[in-house]
Amino acid sequence: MKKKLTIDVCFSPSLYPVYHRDDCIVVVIDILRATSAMCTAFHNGVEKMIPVASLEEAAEYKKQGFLVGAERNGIALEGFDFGNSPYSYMTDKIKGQTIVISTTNGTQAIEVARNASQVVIGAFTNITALCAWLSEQNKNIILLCSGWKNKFNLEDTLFAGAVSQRLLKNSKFNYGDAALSVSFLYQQAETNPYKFIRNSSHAERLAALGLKHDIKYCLALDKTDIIPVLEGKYLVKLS
Ligand code: 3SL
Repeated sequence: MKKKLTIDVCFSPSLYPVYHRDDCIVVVIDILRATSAMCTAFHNGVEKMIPVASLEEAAEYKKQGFLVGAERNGIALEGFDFGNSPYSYMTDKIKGQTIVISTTNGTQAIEVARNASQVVIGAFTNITALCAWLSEQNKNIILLCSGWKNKFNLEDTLFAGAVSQRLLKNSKFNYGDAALSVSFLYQQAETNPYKFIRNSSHAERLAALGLKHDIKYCLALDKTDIIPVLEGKYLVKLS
């Protein structure tokens, strides 16, 4: 009998070393808001992005003349061009550009997974394209939730559930406990994901910053069919 492929869910970047396997595709998830913003940036014509973990690196790129997005604790930092709101990447200014981005959690998760055989970016905004592509790859998958400063969060877990629910319909994937659990969670949320997460810590935190519209945008399905993929230091469009 053919061995089934696994879908694993890693709930925190700090746990990634436990999950890492040489042959896996890693899907980095930061629904609120880094990976949603990245998908939006590519959809609006960005050519490449350079995700960096530290603000020092971001500042160095800024000095070199790059457009740079920098956010910490939900706030777009002064002296940079963007934060991590998807809305800030809906501008002609970014067409054909290489943009550097550093965020509280999303770019940290990319950093820990950098040596995986393939790293792609997932968000509700590209979920159908992402799941169709994952189904064709014949590779084990790790859904890496960025969480919040290495702690669990609900919105990334929910997205891991949405992806697991779709992929588990394909009999070539195995029902591991984590994928099964998160797909049960998503079942509870799918009719109204906003209602499901609106009392979660990060939805409340962003709402208090006046960013309810960002939350709603980040939960919307299929705004793009672009899947950003890491190639060396660059995120580019998967072709
Ligand atoms: O983009 C990120 O890294 C986020 O986790 C930060 S925030 O939720 O937008 O504050």
